Amino acid sequence: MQIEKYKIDTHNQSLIKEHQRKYEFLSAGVKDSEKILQKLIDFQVAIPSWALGTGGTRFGRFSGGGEPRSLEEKIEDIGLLHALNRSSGAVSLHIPWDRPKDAAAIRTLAAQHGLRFDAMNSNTFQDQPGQKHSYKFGSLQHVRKEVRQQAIEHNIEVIRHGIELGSNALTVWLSDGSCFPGQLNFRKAFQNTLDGLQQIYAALPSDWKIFVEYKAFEPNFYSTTVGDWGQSLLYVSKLGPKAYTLVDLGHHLPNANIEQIVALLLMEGKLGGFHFNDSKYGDDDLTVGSIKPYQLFLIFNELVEGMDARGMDHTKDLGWMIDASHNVKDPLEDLLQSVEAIMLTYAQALIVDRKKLTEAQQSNDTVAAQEALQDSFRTDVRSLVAEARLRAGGALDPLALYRSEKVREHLIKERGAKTVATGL
Ligand SMILES: [Mn+2]
Repeated sequence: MQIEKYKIDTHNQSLIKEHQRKYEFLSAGVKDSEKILQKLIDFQVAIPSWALGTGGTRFGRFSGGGEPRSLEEKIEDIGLLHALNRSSGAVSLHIPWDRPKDAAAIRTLAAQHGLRFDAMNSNTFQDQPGQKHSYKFGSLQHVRKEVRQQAIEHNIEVIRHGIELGSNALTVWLSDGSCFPGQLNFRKAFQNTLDGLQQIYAALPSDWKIFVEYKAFEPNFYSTTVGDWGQSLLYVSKLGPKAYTLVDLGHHLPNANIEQIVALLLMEGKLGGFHFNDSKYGDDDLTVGSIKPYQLFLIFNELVEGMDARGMDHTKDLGWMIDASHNVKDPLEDLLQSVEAIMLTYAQALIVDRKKLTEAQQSNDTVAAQEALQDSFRTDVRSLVAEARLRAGGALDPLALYRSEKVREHLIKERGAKTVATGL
């Protein structure tokens, strides 16, 4: 399904007066609003192909109907999101869930929707039908060489698919670890994993990056072989200049200071990418900004400050992706909410008065420092983000238009009520 441009225009026309009133009020108080608007227009967040269906838990999955049945339909869904918000112009694919049969055709289809291919994701956390060796006791860390070899070859296959699609990064998340004390020799598991990553690294094209994602626990509950940012940084430092750490917001122990982690990884030039989601307890994979919006703001504040300090391009130098999934909302509505939360928070970080903040820090004025941050966080920037969307050709209120166009009903009619997208 597609939403024609005239429908977006008609929708915008009905909201424009109210929007202009709010935007004029806000922009009068924002310094460099035109520059900020351009940054918001340029900023794109990749949509993972597995978030287009209803997410499941280990207890069950409640499909909402009309889920994409193929990679082509997944791309159509992302194209629809991008048409509405103009900020979802990239796709992150997962192999084997989305193995393209005809890469050239998939690439053309994506281009028709204005989408490019962001980081590719490999999967050695599940056994696939017909797979020779099991990953029950890990993949790259495995005590047996043939299992490690199979995992290495899978990652190289993912790189090959990525090359055909025009991607330029591979994200490796390993579920490797152990469930009980004594199960694993930590040092040997690390060495095996490093050796495997080195072989994958050697297969990267010259303009590619590899992101090593860490996660504190689950599915292993005693140790994880890439368990935190320190371990990831160890691997990527040993691998070389094309290797970076990837931060997934849900992959930390409770109350970890993620903004500090981000600041230091950026300082070392080793932050590569980001997976957005939100959580209350663990890796809950909830909608971005739904639980801890202030933490997200503090993280974005460090990202903007750190990228600017290193002269980095906000749009290209880090990989931005949503990695969320849950079992109660319409997945497309959820993704619209997540992208909106990211854009709002990015905008709030862009309007931080850096001069004021630095002066407060340099004079140990804790109160003024807090005020400088919270002044931005408490600014309602919704009309600023809406103005960027309007100028980029999107809808002033993407969610409202999605609902008034009855997109889900159309998708159910087209695809059926019982379709289930590939994924977890
Ligand atoms: Mn992730």
